[in-house]
Amino acid sequence: MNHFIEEWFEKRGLKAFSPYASDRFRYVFEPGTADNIENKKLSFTSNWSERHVAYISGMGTFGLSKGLITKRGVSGRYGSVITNVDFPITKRDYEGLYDYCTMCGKCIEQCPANAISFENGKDHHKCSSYFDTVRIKYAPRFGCGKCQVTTPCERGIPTKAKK
Ligand code: B12
Ligand code: SF4
Ligand code: SF4
Repeated sequence: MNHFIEEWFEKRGLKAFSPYASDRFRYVFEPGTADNIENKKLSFTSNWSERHVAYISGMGTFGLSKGLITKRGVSGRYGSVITNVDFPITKRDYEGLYDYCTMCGKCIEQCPANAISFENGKDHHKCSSYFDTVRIKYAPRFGCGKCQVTTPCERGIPTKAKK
């Protein structure tokens, strides 16, 4: 999808580049497991966060589960393309990092790995370790996302009443 959008702009004589879909993208899960990252202490991070870009661009805010909640909800994926097009400036509808999250705790209840808590947010190690068990069962596919479905934030910005 990112490459499709890059090409769409390029065909119109505009510049476009998607860092996540490029060979310059780097990510690491457990510390020391990525050959192409020099700092072996880094864990569960990358050099291009789609969620940060979406937050900065006004699409939505983070939730307790650390998913980004937009007007279409938390159960979505993001991609970003940098371009030299002059878009009109739009105002962000929020000020705080967690403005769209009601802190209802439904994602805590639904997480099979006990990776989410009010005290510590989301534990990437616990989440990823659970993925490893799923990976064995459903190889080569893996994933979970129970923190993003049947929650009040699944398909929209939750309201207190939906708790
Ligand atoms: C590594 C990774 C993982 C790791 C976890 C590491 C992590 N940091 O999240 C593992 C393998 C466990 C994982 C799991 C999942 N992931 Co993942 N993952 C990524 C990946 C490739 C990189 C994340 C990254 O850059 N982290 C670096 C940190 C710095 O950025 P961040 O995590 O985006 O932001 C956090 C911190 O900055 C923190 N924070 C702390 N202090 C502060 C202060 C400020 C000012 C700010 C702004 C933020 C902040 O809050 C943020 C939320 O954790 C991204 C794709 C991408 N390139 O962005 C997808 C991505 C985050 N994953 C995604 C998804 C869908 C999932 C899963 C649901 C997959 C599944 N179906 O099972 C699960 C559950 C994730 C969950 N509960 O958040 C989506 C998220 C969509 C959404 N609605 O938010 C992404 C964006 C992929 C995509 N293209 O859409 N993932
Ligand atoms: S389920 Fe509730 S606490 Fe968890 S991210 Fe969604 S709104 Fe926030
Ligand atoms: S993806 Fe699954 S294991 Fe990871 S935080 Fe969400 S519910 Fe928990």
